[in-house]
Amino acid sequence: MALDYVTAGESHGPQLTAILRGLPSGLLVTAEDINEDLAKRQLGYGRGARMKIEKDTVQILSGVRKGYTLGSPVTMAVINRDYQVWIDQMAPEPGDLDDRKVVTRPRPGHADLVGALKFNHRDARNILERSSARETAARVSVGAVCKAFLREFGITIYSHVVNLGGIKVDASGLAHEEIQKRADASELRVARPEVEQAMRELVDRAKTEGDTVGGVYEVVALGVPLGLGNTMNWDEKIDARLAQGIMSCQAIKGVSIGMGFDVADTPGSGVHDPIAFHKDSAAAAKRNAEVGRGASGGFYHVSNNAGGIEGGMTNGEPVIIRAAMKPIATLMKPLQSVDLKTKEAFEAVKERSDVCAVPAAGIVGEAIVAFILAKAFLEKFGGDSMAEVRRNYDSYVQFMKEY
Ligand code: EPS
Repeated sequence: MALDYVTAGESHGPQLTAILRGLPSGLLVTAEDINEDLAKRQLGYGRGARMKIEKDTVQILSGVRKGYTLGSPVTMAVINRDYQVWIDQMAPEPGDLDDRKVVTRPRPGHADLVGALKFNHRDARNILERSSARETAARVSVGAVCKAFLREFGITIYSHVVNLGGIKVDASGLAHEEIQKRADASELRVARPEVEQAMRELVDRAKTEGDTVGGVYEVVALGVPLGLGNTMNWDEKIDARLAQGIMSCQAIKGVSIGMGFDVADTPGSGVHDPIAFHKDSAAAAKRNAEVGRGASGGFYHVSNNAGGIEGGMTNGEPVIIRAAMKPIATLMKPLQSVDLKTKEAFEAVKERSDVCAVPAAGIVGEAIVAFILAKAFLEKFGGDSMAEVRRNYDSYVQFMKEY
């Protein structure tokens, strides 16, 4: 069974649910691990009031017994505390909608208008409840389990913000560990504290003006072995799959790998990463650990403009992905819209929302990357138990050493 997941749940419904299937048995999964990422997803400067209401924690409802996966589907639930306030509107029992609360003024940039017509709803709430970024709490739960799986094989993932509303952060020259440490210590998840004040001011100004702020986050996966993904078929290429995963996240408008769009401005000699080989395997192991390189049989690249991916396959270097998030579509100073019922021009609806959620989006990006890499890892080394996956992986690492 290929690793796969589905999420369900409305933003103001009783809970968000994720079912992750295809995990081998024998993987240690704890609620604490998942809760740590759920808590990180709630942080960031510029979040809305909802984050004060919720304290997202997971309930593991199937697939795990006494801490370890059984090989059966893993069900995870995150309760929406806010449901208690919305129960009249959101309860599943038959009943009439409250006309005063029906959403008829679609927000430009949100799914409201298209969804209402496509699904034949007169109340755009039937769309926005699911298109809301609240759904990402379920994805972060899935990602946390995938991270636990990847950690068993020395793969770790972190994210940091590299651009907030045009204020850029240059983290070059910093070691991965340092970037991660600084991002975790920063409300804006940036590796250069000196930009924080300007970013806060930007978010404050946007808030005062009823506006919102987007940005760019970077996700880095360390310790990824050479050979995940497949160059032979378009839909198995790992860069394509990562891009799809990231692009499926709410408000993401662009994805790039490694040097990304800068490749267009640079000659080939400045883009492609020269190949080298470590003859001393002990020194290689030490160096690889330092730079976050995964198993690659002693071969390595002297730079990493490719972001760890060549020919749709991981090449052993850190996998580096960036995602551009648009400013959230809910504006407190709304744009022009048209009422679904009267067809008159009106201002779009004002829903409670965030001014900026780029740091949180980075945590969601980590989850997506974790899932896509775990899936590709299991395609290559898959087994029914962790012991079997471990045997398959170890024999591949040994094969590369002897190559
Ligand atoms: C979010 C929950 C939502 C929003 C936000 C993210 O809660 P509510 O709509 O009740 O305030 O704060 O969602 C959006 C930005 C959006 O466009 O839907 C969350 O849990 O991350």
